[in-house]
Amino acid sequence: MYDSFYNLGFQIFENVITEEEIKFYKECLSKVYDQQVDEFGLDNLSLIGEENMIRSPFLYDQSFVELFYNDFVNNVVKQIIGPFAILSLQNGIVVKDNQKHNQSFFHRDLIYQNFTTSKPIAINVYYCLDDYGQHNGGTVFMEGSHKKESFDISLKQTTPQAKAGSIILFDSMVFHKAGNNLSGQDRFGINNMFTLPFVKQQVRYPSTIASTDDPQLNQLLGFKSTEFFSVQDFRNYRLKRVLDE
Ligand SMILES: O=C(O)CCC(=O)C(=O)O
Repeated sequence: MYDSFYNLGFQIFENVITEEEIKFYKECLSKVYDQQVDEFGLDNLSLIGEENMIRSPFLYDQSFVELFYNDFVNNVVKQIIGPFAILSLQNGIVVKDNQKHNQSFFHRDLIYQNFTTSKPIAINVYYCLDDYGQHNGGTVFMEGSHKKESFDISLKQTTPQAKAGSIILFDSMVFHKAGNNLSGQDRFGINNMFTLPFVKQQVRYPSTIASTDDPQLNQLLGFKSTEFFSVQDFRNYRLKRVLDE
């Protein structure tokens, strides 16, 4: 089922969200971006290479939770990463027509890490809100690069065709970048990354938001995998587990 994901490092799943949802999420993304620009200032965002990047939109608009917590995604994450996976990040990416994006260089999403693992420790569930291809700077992947310790320029570079509403599932260790958009229109995507719980989150969600009344969602947000505050805290946790059995 995940052959291409395991072999090449990426795989397309079509028709995951509908045209209406695409329109809805594009509008929401633009609103959250405006809010983030107001918060931080466009000049400052530009100074740190954060223009046209919407960080953790679900913290601003709860409708984005649905994109990383639904039956399809929960299944993929459980099957590949396992039941203890956490959300590492959610980012909206707008690649403007004829402009470079700060993601337009080959990178791994476990950034600057040069090693391989026998099983994936991090995956990305990337929603295409437009048709993706070479014409509009669709994501470029280096095939099989998740199996190489470090960057290998000899690997084949591919821009998969993905219809709007598709998900690109990829191994976070595969080298990838946003391509060049020469289509005359802006291109929108939303990247959700999941990891085993020993990998740090981009934003420490348990310190940012209150826990919910859904234990599975809390676990995904990292509420069950933060460090202990003290030896006492560690031991109390284990004691409670034994007493509750
Ligand atoms: O939007 C893209 O094509 C690439 C995004 C990306 O590289 C990332 O989110 O890590």
